[in-house]
Amino acid sequence: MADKKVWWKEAVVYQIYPRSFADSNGDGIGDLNGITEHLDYLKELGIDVIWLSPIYKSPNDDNGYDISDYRDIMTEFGTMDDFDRMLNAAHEHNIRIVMDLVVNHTSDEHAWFVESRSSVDNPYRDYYIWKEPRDGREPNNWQSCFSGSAWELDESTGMYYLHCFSKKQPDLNWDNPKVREEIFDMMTWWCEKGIDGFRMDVISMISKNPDYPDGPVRDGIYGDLGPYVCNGPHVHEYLEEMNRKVLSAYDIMTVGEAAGVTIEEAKKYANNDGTELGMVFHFEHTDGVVTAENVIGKWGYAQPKMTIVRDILNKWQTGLEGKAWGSLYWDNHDQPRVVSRFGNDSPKWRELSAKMLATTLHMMKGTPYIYQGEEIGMTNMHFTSVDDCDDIEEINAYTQYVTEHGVVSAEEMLKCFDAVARDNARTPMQWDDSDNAGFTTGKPWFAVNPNYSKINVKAAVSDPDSVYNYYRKLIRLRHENEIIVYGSFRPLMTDSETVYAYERELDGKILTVACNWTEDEQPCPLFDAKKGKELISNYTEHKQGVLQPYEARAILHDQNES
Ligand code: TEU
Ligand code: CA
Repeated sequence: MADKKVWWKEAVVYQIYPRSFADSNGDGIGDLNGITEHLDYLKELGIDVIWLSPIYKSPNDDNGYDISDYRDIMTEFGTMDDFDRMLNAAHEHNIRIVMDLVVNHTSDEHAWFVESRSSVDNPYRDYYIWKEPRDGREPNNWQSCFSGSAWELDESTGMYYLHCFSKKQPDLNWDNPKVREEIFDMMTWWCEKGIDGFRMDVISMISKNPDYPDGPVRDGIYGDLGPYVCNGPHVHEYLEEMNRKVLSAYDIMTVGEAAGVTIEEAKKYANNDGTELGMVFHFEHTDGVVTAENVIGKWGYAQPKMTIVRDILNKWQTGLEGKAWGSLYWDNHDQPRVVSRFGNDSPKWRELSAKMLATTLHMMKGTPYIYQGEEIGMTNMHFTSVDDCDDIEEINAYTQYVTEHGVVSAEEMLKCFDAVARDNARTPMQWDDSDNAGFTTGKPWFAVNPNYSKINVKAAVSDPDSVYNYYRKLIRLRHENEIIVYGSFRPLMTDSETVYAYERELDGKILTVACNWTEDEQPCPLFDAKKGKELISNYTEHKQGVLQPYEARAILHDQNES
């Protein structure tokens, strides 16, 4: 079945983590005016949509993913006027703005929770998930995604509330129709303002298994909540309701962040009939790949094999074909930098491998997402102590595994942080080689990666061979070639341990893509007898029968012309 054509399938999205993007007033914290000031840069890069990580009022226990007021702006980021100016300016640049929607939970400082915890008969009590103690303890053994129990005792009423993330992020009770109405009203309010879509935070977790059973114990301390909170019994019903009551009235883009999603589930969330969401993010090639040789939980540092990443992505490409639309990403604010994780960030190979990884992803089917700094090949950070870290996930994991239970050594944990910590993505954007990488004239809220003197926007923009100019070309190619957006996908060379290859097909055209994921020359017969036009490559000279270290090529062949 041919895909229905819509703008968000043809778009390239750029994710901004406002805190670390650009500081306009010298307080060391990125802000909305900083974004407005850099719209020309994004226009030049060629992206169509900005996904803005949360900018709402928040006490910042989890950097904005803990919202205390959905209709106000975080003080450090600016005012609602600043927001309106940014939105207008973006629209003048033909750039759409997609908001992060964090509605699985609120901040414990949200007015609803303040009311809810005040007494058992408060009208807001059922806005959240409250349970009686079991044998004088937590209602079950679930571990929060940020370590520790997922339950917090509230002394005043002697009951526990559920928090899948930090204890300052109580889970909303979506089974309460009043909660759904409040959220739908708030979403409508933003749509009426003229925003262009929502990225929905852990939206797969809004419907919990009503039995709240203990989870399987993996690391000897707590049980896994995943099976009982992801893709729960009413999640599709609630999203259909949201679609009916809000989304369907607007021409907006939606993407659900779907922890624990399978292909079968994704076909429902992002079904082609459009009854729920436009597309989802899955985690199989990111959080999923470290589990093989990990140290504990998500924490590990072995570089995942190309074959594992490839088999997962190919499975998703072919699995969704004709059924649901997919998303494409390497990086976001929860992931390490892709050039460090799957590529090679040594000075010799950084640019070649970053371009190779970009080619691998951007020639696939789905809507691509670029995370700030990825387009200049920003790399992971190096952490020498847990005191260097900001992220609550890291700090809590360190406390649980190193300090309290002693099951991982400090050295080992820091090695894991260097490899996969979320803080790797959260160092300030590297704009130029001046102090603090041009991010701020003040003291940056978080350390700048010392490699900014070499890796920065200013240098990248002026170098025609830079990673940045390569991304520009990939984006342009997608806009100019329908086959990259809508062509069907077929894996190639699936026996290769080193070359990731596939082809796309549309209306008699074939696009052949091959990427060498290693620093050695590797056999690749695909291009030897091939006619057609090279769309892009990170090498200017090619060799017969092989791909050179980290070489990537994409050749378009029009069978109607030969
Ligand atoms: O992330 C959801 C999520 O599942 C993350 O915990 C992710 O798996 C983890 O970061 C990687 O181990 C979303 C947001 O993207 C994240 O920033 C928030 O902290 C989280 O939800 C809670 O809102
Ligand atoms: Ca600021």
